[in-house]
Amino acid sequence: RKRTDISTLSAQHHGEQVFIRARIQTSRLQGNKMVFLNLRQRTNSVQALMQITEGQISKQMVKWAGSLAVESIVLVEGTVKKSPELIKSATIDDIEIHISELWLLAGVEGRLPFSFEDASRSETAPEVEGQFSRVLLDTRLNNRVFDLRTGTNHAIFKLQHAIGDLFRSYLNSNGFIEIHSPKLQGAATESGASVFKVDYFKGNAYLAQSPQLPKQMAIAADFERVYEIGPVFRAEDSNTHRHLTEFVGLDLEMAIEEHYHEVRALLDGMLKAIFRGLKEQYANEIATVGRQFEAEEFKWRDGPEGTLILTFKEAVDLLVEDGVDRDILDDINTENEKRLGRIVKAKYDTDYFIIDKFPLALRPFYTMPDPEDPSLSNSYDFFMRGEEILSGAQRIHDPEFLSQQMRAKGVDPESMKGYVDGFRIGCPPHGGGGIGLERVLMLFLKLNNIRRASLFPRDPKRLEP
Ligand code: ATP
Ligand code: AMO
Repeated sequence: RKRTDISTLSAQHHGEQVFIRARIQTSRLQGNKMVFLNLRQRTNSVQALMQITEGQISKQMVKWAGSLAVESIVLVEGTVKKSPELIKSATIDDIEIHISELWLLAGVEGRLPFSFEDASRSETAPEVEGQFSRVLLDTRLNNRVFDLRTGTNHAIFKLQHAIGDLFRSYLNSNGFIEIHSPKLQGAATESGASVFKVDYFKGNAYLAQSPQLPKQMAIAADFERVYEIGPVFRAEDSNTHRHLTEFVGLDLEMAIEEHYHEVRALLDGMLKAIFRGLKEQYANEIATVGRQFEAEEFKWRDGPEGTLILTFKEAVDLLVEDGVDRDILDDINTENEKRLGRIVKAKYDTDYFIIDKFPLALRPFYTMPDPEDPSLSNSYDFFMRGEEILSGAQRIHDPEFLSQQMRAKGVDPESMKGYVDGFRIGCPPHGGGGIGLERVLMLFLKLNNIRRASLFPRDPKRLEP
């Protein structure tokens, strides 16, 4: 028999027989004669009732139905009825299901850690003593499977899917191919610090802290334009709202014709296509999340004036103008990044901007210096609501210069021989960038904690569930 999708039901189906598989969201027994069950399929729910009926439904059956735990999965056969005044709480408002048969498909053992209703409440609504309590993030994460059932979480992960999908389709239509680089590495990469070491037969291996080296090698292999969506591991003891020890990297690398601005412009076009795609195709999901996490709508400049691009120096000047001591602005720390985000929002009315031309000293060894001022570099970070979501640069493609820069940063070129040798057989000028998927999702929706944007987040204190 075909199962009914309750979201398709309306008063027009009055009198029709339906066969529904759903969870019991709430249950209310009335005098052992009648039981009201709110039935939920994913994010939709409908009111159903079962009452004593001669020769069909006994008192025992009603009692049993009323004793089923909420969140149990049941199979229900029944008839659709219009319900003009009966219940106001029904979500598919104008109908209810009169149950003729009910089977338990999967029960719930023990007590639920919190109620579905509490898990779905607005994060900004004032808490009323004795009425409900807000479910703490840690409690949610300890019980993540149940927590993930809420409509908000379904919407968040649909949007996560959408970001990956929009990233992929934008790049596919711009001549990129998707690659899959190894996550097991023979040597610590990039900075040497912050990698996880794992046993590897009689020796050790390291979990990749980014696809940086293989994506560059794909360019040395003449792939021209590549991207990857894959896990990135960081062994940093950063217990913050925006650091995970494993996150999803959206990475790309491309050959440059004349100028690194080609890469910066492509990254910018791609991000704006993602923002536009989310806004235009996923308005319902954004609104659903907005009911739990109220946020000012995410704003970016999509018109002819283009994205706001500040040089590092201009960014520092804005902060100094705002009262920050110039002496501490050799680097812009997280706090000042956020402050800059607020300054930019007030002055330019955008939540999205780029900082270009970072001091070379702040960037990894593979970063190309600015030919006009070697204390600066052809590198950029992209920001959403004052927090970094993307980092990238033009890369050095000359093996001797690369080795020299490595030594200057304390990295032994011998330890990354395969990478350096990749440039000895000729590599075109190239550049790219890496984005943290969970950060984009968190900041677009203003979820305030990156763990909410990860299905089963991993941080220094959490490896389960
Ligand atoms: P991001 O800059 O967003 O962290 P990244 O990979 O460039 O990305 P780092 O440059 O290593 O990371 O860290 C930058 C910021 O993260 C620091 O300025 C600091 O504010 C914050 N941070 C890192 N580790 C910790 C920590 N253990 N506790 C608090 N904040 C931290
Ligand atoms: P970077 O280390 O800045 O650059 O990382 C790129 C982007 O990844 C995200 N990110 C994180 N997300 C969650 N948890 C973390 N601990 C974390 N660390 C970083 C951020 C950041 O902007 N190889 C370069 C990229 C390149 O040059 O192509 C790199 O990995 O959104």
